[in-house]
Amino acid sequence: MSATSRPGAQGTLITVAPTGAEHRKEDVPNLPVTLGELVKTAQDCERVGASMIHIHIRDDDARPTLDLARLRETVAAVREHTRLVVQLSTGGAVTDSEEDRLAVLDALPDSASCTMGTVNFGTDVFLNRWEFIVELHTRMQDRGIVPEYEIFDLGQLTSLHRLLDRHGPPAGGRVHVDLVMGVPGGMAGDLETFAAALRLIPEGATFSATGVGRASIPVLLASLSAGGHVRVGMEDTTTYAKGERVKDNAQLVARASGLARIAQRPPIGPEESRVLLGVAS
Ligand code: KMH
Ligand code: ZN
Repeated sequence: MSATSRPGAQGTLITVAPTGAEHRKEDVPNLPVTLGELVKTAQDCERVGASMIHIHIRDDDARPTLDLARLRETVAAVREHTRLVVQLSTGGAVTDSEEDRLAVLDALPDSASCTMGTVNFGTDVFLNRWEFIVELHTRMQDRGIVPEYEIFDLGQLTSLHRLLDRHGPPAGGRVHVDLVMGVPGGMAGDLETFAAALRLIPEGATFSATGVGRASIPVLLASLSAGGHVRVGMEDTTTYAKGERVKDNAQLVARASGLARIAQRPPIGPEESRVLLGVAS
């Protein structure tokens, strides 16, 4: 199947990843970290074309947390105030335990990330053992949570084939991949690597891509032209242009929406995204 004939290639699913676990509020004062800031961000981003939100939450001191009560409250609040597909991160921060990362699924989001392998992450290690990946995948099958398989390096796509062969299709029956490119320690955010990744994405799967930092624009354009979807947000980039800080997440979503329209692949809404991902309405 050619990339442009992949399901959903007509319109673009834009995911916003507004917060992440890495940036410190002291360094990035406009990072949304409270529930109020997150809900407002979600509404602003939905208005300009986002249809899914990838969520990491923070505690009262703006530090990353996987506190289950907070996660549940967050899922409920974003559902109440937007139509966005709600995706929780099971990646958390590099310091989070496997147990806490698995427990994220108890908050019953529409979707959750599932990283397909271990990767160096700057000076840290983002650990994703095979048994842990299988546990995430099967718990999501049991609970009807649709995974987004996050790919930080090419070999992780090989692992995805193995996972699907051995443990069956995900909840919802559709396979959706997100290429996270340009992490120091992961795959590069360039066209050659993007092309290599495309060849390894499972037949019939949909994919999105995000470039970290300066890989942001090249990866966004590559994905649009390859029939893919896009993820943008302050989790991945806090610089809008050389010497210019990102104003807010909606600024990044608005730019992605504009480029998607130019590419004749306008943003799709949350309902269409649910169908594309296999998320129940
Ligand atoms: N914060 C990174 C260690 C995910 O959300 O699933 C992992 C991450 C991936 O952001
Ligand atoms: Zn994340």
